[in-house]
Amino acid sequence: MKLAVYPGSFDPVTRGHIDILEKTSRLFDQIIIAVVHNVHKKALFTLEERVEMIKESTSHLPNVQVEAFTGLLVDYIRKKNACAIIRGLRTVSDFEYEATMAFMNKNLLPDVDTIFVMSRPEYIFISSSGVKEAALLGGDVSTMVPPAVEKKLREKLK
Ligand code: COD
Repeated sequence: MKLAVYPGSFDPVTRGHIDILEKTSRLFDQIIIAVVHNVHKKALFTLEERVEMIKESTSHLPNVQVEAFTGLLVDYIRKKNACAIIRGLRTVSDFEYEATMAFMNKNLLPDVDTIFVMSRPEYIFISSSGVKEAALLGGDVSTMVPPAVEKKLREKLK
């Protein structure tokens, strides 16, 4: 069985992330979307809240599972016996960060490769941090995030 892991902070999950999942769920037998605490980013939502929003937003994808984990990504990949790491790419600036991370993970776990999937052009500008800032200042983010996330953002930022 071909199992891939799509790791990220997903604080919160956006339509850009869901698009990557929809594409890759057709390529792999199973995908685990792994919600991780990124030590470089201050989170708005708890890991549990993020997992819940992703579950609601991916209920149309039967081969996608959602889990939270802490620790080193390659240890989690090894434990799950996954064959690939999925990451999304928007612009060239994403590539620099993503390539460094992919080489680091490859060095730590040589058997596993990172698969990059391009964002749809209409989602290239969407980022979790942009969504949070726009929502915080009263902007309409309904075209950028799934309905479950829009609702939760409204509650959180009230
Ligand atoms: N369209 C398409 N793809 C998108 C979009 C969009 N609009 N927005 C974001 N993406 C992609 C990103 O490029 C990324 O591939 C993925 O979606 C998730 O993005 P984020 O921002 O939620 O996730 P990150 O970058 O914060 O995740 C970093 C990790 C948490 C995976 C990393 O820090 C990690 O692996 N941490 C665990 C500890 C570890 O092993 N560290 C060593 C790693 S080298």
